[in-house]
Amino acid sequence: MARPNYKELTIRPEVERLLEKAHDEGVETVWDRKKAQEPHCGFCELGLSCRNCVMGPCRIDPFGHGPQRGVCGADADVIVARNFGRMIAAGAASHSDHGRDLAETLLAIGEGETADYGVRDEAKLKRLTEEVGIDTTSLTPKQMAKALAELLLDDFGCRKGQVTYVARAPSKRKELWAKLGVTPRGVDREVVEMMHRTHMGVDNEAVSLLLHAARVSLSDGWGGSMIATELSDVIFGTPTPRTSSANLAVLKKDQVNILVHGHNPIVSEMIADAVRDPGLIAKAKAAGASGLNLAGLCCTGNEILMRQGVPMAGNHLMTEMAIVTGAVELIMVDYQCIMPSLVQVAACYHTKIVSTSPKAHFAGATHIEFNLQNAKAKAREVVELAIETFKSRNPDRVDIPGTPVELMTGFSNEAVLGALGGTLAPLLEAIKSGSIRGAVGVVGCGNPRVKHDHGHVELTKALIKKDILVLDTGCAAVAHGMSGLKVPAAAELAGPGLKAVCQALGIPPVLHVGSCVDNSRIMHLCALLADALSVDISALPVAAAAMEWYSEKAATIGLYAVASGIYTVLGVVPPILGSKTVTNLAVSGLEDVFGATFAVEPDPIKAAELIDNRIRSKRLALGLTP
Ligand code: SF4
Ligand code: MSK
Repeated sequence: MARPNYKELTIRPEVERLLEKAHDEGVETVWDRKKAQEPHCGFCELGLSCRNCVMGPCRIDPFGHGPQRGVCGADADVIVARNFGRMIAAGAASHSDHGRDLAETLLAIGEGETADYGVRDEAKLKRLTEEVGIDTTSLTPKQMAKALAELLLDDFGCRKGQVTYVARAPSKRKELWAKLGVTPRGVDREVVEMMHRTHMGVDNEAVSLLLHAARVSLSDGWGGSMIATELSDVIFGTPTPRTSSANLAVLKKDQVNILVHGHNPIVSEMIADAVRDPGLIAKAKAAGASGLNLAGLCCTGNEILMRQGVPMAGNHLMTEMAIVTGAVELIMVDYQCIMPSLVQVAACYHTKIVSTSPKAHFAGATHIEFNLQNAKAKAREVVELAIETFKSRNPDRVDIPGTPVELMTGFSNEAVLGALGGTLAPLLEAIKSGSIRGAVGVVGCGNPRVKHDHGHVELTKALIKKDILVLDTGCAAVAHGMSGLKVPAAAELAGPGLKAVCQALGIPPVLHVGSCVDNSRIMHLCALLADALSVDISALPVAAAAMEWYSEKAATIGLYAVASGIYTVLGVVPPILGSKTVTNLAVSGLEDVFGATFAVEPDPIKAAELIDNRIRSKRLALGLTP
């Protein structure tokens, strides 16, 4: 069979080459399966199908020729809003359950119930404990860990009235949330309430459903995700700037290659320790390899890249490609964004897929369950399995295309402040003078509906050229890294103002702030900037963009950004077009509610223009040059 034109699928020659290899070796990929699904169901794409009860399933005819109500009487507005609400709830639940795992880890540290985890950043632990009003004078680090973990675990319930870090939002934003009745009370409460409201016969009004969706998303952005970020820093260390590399070529032909994939550093940090063990390195050598090589994929890769400088092999759409190189002994996964297909692709090679979370099993994978008491021992077991697997690698099937691309990472808010001399003043000055006209979070996934990495990279190049600083997370950050945008030399691609700032500070124009939960760092930074200027977040010259998003989590991030006052451009249309009410609210009505809206624009150059116009208007409103 003739090979498809892979150039249309990805901007990366290495991925093209591996797609050819997969084709020749009869391996099915995400792009093949996407094609097999076409045409996608039009009702579902518009959000017009409902499976919420078994009087249905029902669907609404978008052309008005067929049914306009489901069996229960729900119309297009209700069905679309309910579906969107459940999407937001699933995204918030995913990030926040991840955050809960970190809080439980910190509690176990505080209660002396784990010897495998500890506190790497005691100063941040103290700062966070004091921030929530606990007197630390007579507390040991363990006591602080217990007190902070217990307080933050209460954010998941509903006993406190609002999640802790809502306190970080500027006062105008908090007043607005209170007035609208969307101040998030507790993560679990908001998610459960959304599931309740969207049951047949509960909330049957689109605006009411969408307002609650905003509340759910805020419980993630200022709750679950923020907890995940802050506690990961406490337990594993707050990221500081460092260099590393990205691309599939970080895999090594002569070494045992282990990849970590998923989101939670609780697992990936353990393996990062284990691969440094001299005994295990000796075992790898005895098996015929020259050493142990660890690299990351997706967000758990971002976590250990930010903190440990572990190289990044690729993003979401490259996870199958990593296996197709024939050089990966083992992929250890935790949860989220792990395509179940990895097991089938791995079965075509010698690669082992090892699942580790009691919450995430994969049929056909090897399950080695990690917990807070056995993590170090299990990490060693995983490395030993990888070494054993190396013996069955077929060198004739190994092809690692491309070369590693250098990048700079580790730009936590603490690191940014540190680089600025401990105060936001230089950044504010740069914004006021127009050297940096604004800042944009370019975030989110890869989606086979979009040419791989094209949206992220072209948008970001266009933005930095306009003197707009880019902060990135998730798979977008990996894309930028692989395209060479995350090194100080990339300042050459920026406009003159941004270029001068980057050169003075020795930083890239595209700053890596972490994984998907670390979008909360951007929220916090926006709150600090707004406070410094005595304005609301919606007055800042900032925006967000997710050009290639696919996941429910990304939808939730987009909504909490908008509900926090940040204009957000989506490159992929969410499934809401079946309702005029919901669509109009999303792309214009929310401006009057939250001071920000969504825009949908698949073309990255046009998206950059939309963002540029927004930043221009916000600058003018602040009395600054456009
Ligand atoms: Fe149909 Fe209403 Fe049931 Fe949805 S909730 S499946 S629209 S009857
Ligand atoms: S991993 S949520 S594909 S960014 Fe966070 Fe990447 Fe999107 Fe998953």
